[in-house]
Formats: sequence, C-alpha cells, structure tokens
Amino acid sequence: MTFINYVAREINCKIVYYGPGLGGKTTNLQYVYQITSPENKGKMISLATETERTLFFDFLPIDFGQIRGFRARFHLYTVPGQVFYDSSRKLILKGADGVVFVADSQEERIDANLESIANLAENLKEHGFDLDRIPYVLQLNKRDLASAMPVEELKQQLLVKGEPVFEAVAPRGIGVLTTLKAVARQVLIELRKSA
Ligand SMILES: Nc1nc2c(ncn2[C@@H]2O[C@H](COP(=O)(O)OP(=O)(O)O)[C@@H](O)[C@H]2O)c(=O)[nH]1
Ligand SMILES: [Mg+2]
Repeated sequence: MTFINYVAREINCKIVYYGPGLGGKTTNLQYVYQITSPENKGKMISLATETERTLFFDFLPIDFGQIRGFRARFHLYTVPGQVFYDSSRKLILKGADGVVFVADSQEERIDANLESIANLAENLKEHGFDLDRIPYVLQLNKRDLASAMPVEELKQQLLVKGEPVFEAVAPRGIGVLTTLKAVARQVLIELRKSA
C-alpha cells in the first residue's frame, strides 16, 4: 500500500508498532520523534482513547531510506494494546508495509505478548497479509527491569520466523533506532523488488 509522490520524489511507507498495552510502543515513537530534526518531520498526531493514546507521525530519515532517486518517507503508527480496541488496531494495520512488535520483557507479560502476536497474525490475515511474509522485527523492550525474562527464553517463545531481534530500553532510546532501521531496511528491500 505504498504511496508514491512523484512531485516530491518520495515513497511513503507505513510502519506499525504493535504489541501488548504498556509495552513501550508510544515510548519508541516519542524517542524517534524527539531526535528527528524539525525540518524532517511532520506533526505528531495523537488520538486519545479513554486509557491509551494512538500516535502517528511521518518523517524523512536523512541517513537511510533512498530508493531509485526517491526518498522514503516513513509513517510510524502505534496501536492501542487493550483487547477491546481490536477494531482500531485492525484499522491502523491496514496498508502497513512493515511491523515492529514491541514485546514487554517482564515475566508477567509473557501471555500478553503471545496473545498480541496471535492477534497480529489474525488481523493481518483479515487484510490479506501474512505475518510470515510482511517485513517484521521483534523488539524485546524493558530490558532494564529486574523481572525481565532471559533473552533466549523470550526468543524461544516469541519468534515467529527467525526475524531480527533487538533488545531495548525505550525511555533511554536504547535499541529504538536499530529496531526502526532494521524494519525500514526490510521494507525498502521489498519495495526494490517491486519497483
Ligand atoms: N523501565 C522501563 N519502562 C518502560 C520501558 N519502555 C516503556 N516503559 C514505560 O512503560 C509505560 C508504558 O509505555 P508506553 O510507551 O506508553 O506503552 P504502549 O502502551 O505500548 O504505548 C510508560 O510508563 C513507559 O515509560 C522500558 O524499556 N523500561
Ligand atoms: Mg501507546
């Protein structure tokens, strides 16, 4: 669902941050937004539900994202994590070029992570996409917490297809950009195939 703007010579790519509530999706986006210079980003839009916010903004990375003379503009979205917002999640997922799954490393959130991955697979399927084929990376967030499960154990439970895995502490920006660059790289590879 990539939108090409020939006048601006830009290719628009949509990347969705998915995962259980309070896992750190919004924090990831806020960090990327903070460190992007004002001339390269649009407004941060926030849609507030009662308990959570859905955020999105677009930006033009200067150090990555070139494709045949076009610059790639990335539109980053978060989804609400709670079960009863499934219709919003589905809507936001529509037309995604790539997905970042932000897992909460805490032991007590393992079931929430698993449920959210299953929900992602299901919702992608409804849009005619396949988790096995869409650009996808796994972020293990909250590595700073004492209750964080060992990385190997999390990988065993959460990996779906040998996707790249990144450890993160989103409020400190640790792992945030490496995660984003990895999914962006996959999206650009897919685009080049179809260009
Ligand atoms: N200790 C710690 N707290 C985090 C981390 N990432 C996010 N948080 C906190 O977890 C809470 C939920 O984060 P948020 O980004 O809103 O989660 P979202 O529901 O997935 O968007 C906030 O209070 C964040 O500051 C992390 O890596 N470590
Ligand atoms: Mg959020």
